[in-house]
Amino acid sequence: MAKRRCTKEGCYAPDHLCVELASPRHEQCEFFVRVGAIEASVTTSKGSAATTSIPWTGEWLRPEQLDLLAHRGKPKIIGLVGSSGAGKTTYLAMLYSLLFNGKLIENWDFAGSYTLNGWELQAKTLQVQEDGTVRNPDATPSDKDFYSLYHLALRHDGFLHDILFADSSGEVFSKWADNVNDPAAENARWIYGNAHAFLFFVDCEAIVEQRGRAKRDIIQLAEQVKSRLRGRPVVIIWSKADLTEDMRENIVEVIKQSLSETFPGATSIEISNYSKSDSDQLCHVNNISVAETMLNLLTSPQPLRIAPASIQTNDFFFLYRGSYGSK
Ligand SMILES: Nc1nc2c(ncn2[C@@H]2O[C@H](COP(=O)(O)OP(=O)(O)OP(=O)(O)O)[C@@H](O)[C@H]2O)c(=O)[nH]1
Ligand SMILES: [Mg+2]
Repeated sequence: MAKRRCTKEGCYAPDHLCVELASPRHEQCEFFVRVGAIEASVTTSKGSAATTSIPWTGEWLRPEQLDLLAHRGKPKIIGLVGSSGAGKTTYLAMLYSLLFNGKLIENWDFAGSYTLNGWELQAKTLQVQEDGTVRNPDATPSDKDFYSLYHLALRHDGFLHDILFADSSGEVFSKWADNVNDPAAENARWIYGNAHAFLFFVDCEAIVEQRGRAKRDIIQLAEQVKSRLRGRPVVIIWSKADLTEDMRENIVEVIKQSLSETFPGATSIEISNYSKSDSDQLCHVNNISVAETMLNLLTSPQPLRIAPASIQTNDFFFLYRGSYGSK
């Protein structure tokens, strides 16, 4: 049988995204060619000895590759949650572009990354092409076992922190919001179960275009995120905020009210990737602000919520609670 693979060095399509196009559509890439029966027979004759030993590609990490970071402590995972097209991947591309162009996250210094290729690939999609257009990232693949964890090592207060941004397809998260046990939402379940905090995306464009439907989807997804949140921090991102003026006020009010009840005290930040000037608040300031707010939340001590156990005894020694017990 004819086998297909990519001839470009460093590209592992179809197992990973196509490096050339920064896209899952490797079929459209000139380097992805049909390799005939000759290669197939060579592979067969070599037998099982030809398995690769490369531990990672530098694009993005999968859960089973997190051992790479285990020697220096437990990494913190930030889950990006939002509907399809909400701007999750573009946020990551913009964050990296801003950091690469010298913007700083206050008190957090860049100290390396295991996924530089992945960051670069996404940032490349935001660069203006020769014809003046911007390509934007492709939709993140919706296969249930597609994972893309983007790594940043950051130095803060003298310590090295490994941070992973867990990106995934909004389509999968919508399936998960409908039914958390949906067999096609395996990666959404993994992110929800393992993330230490969440960036919750509210897509302004969807609110403009879909109105009531977008409102229902956002509220349903938020309810699902809340269901087993266990005190993990959430930052609400109003993405594509260049379109806020086109949103219906009454719908926005209902969404805001609902989110403030679902995630009490959560910070909301408006962002846009379409800058109007050189130091655009929504683009250049707020995209960094999202990362800064989240990182500070991740490292600030969480309040302990210990409920005193009820003790079934008449022994005064065990029943004594001091001033604490009388409150
Ligand atoms: N108006 C506006 N559109 C934006 C902005 N950022 C991204 N977009 C558009 O939104 C589209 C989708 O963005 P993505 O980042 O791919 O969305 P996503 O949430 O990763 O989508 P999935 O991978 O399908 O879950 C992009 O292709 C852009 O066309 C923005 O700031 N303003
Ligand atoms: Mg995406």
